[in-house]
Amino acid sequence: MQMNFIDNQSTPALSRQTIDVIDPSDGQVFDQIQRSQAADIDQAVNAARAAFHGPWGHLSAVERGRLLMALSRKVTEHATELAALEQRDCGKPTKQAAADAVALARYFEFYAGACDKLHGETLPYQNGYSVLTWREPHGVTGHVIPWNYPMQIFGRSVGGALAAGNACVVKPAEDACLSLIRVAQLAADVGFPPGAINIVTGYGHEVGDALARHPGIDHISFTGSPRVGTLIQQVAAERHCPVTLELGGKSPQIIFEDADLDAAIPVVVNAIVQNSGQTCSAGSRVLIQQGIYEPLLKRLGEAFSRLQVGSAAMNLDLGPLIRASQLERVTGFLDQARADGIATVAQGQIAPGVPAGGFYQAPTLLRDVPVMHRLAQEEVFGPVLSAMSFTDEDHAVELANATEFGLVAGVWTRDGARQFRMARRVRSGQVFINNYGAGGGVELPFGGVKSSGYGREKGFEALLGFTTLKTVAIAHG
Ligand code: TXE
Repeated sequence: MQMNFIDNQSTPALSRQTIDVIDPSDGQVFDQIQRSQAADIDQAVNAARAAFHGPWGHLSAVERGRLLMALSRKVTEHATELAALEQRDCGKPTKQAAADAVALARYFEFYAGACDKLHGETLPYQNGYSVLTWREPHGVTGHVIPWNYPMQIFGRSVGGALAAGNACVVKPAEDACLSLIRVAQLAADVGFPPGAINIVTGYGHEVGDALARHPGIDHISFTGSPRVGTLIQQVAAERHCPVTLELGGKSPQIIFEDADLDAAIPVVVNAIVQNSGQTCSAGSRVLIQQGIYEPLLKRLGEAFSRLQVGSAAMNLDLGPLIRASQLERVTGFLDQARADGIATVAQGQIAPGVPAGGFYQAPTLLRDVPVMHRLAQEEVFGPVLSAMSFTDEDHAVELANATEFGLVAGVWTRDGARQFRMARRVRSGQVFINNYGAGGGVELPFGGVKSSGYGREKGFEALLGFTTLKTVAIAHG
């Protein structure tokens, strides 16, 4: 049974209640986590506050950086163990879980190096004054983490918060806690003081809500659904607590007739099947210029037909979806597509021998999806790619921007001037030209516009969000 990790101690929920942990590959229960409540959050916030005003808060930036670097090395040493935990918990193919552990170590490495680079400015002002700014931590930061990339999202969110000097209270998703509890234990092993990193597990509407409401939380970082993002924002607004929200997307891959299709096709396919499409930045719409629409759809369809879905341990192209309700959500979208006469170009295969009871969905390529259809507007969060055609650049921009989201966009063209025009005109937090994701670089600020949220995680920019700026004016005559 898994415990909360509060004040560097494995701690049961005060209610002594638990939640079953289910393996998405076979639907079987294999562990339990704590079903925490507001009282457990209270305990964690008190521990974090004491750390912030005590041993953690007293460390210099250099010392914080050394601890984060030690944690990065420790994660690397334990990468196989961490990947195995997350693989079983989330149904990730071995290669994906392994990549996520590597990314976690890299986040800590990046933020280790960033700690002592964070500084304020001196400002020109009236004679007789010296004015300067300090970047100070918020204090105790709350982190509500989803289940699709627990280690990666912990790394980008908690890594940045710690680097800036905050103490953290983390609420992982109820479906995906195991790797994060272990990371917090490893942090204690390398010398993070008690209370610097606290993990409290449980349901979102219980313990997540309690975290968002807690007056001792000075900043909330949330990645998840727009619905819950709205709730957290409302709750936080009541006490004017700043929030960073990352709420997913409906990201377009825009492919012009002059694109290098050999380069684009594997990337476009991977961008929607990676992690079984359960990726906030999934490229879930492909916009294709009309002259290459049919031949490119044919080639994409061939690539989809070759894709294999299997259990996490089978390590195929896709694993299962996280849970039964997520599978129902995805099949619901596909049923609606069928009812509305949207044609399927191709589907991948569920491999023979997958365990019974797992949450498997074949990747699916749909064509001629109307721009205002649910399939082109809402986040499916499964391996479903919606194709549509465009005539020219203006039309491509119109379609790309015609959703409430704006997280990521991919543009494929050899025309250099068009690359810049498109990068300017597409409304999203990131634009990738002739690639998608740039290898997931931790250095690259990440976040959305419109309903995809606001604030930035990843990169140096994230550090600014985890601080508050103090202006100091000294009158010296
Ligand atoms: O998300 P939730 P769900 C999208 C994706 C997916 C849909 C639903 O489209 O199909 O959301 O997924 C916690 N107060 N994304 O239902 O509920 C919850 O415990 C505080 C996109 O799983 O938003 C978990 O830790 N917290 C996405 C986290 O919020 C609450 C990643 C996310 O869960 C809460 C995940 C509450 N009232 C889903 N209710 C992305 N942007 O990457 C729940 N939570």
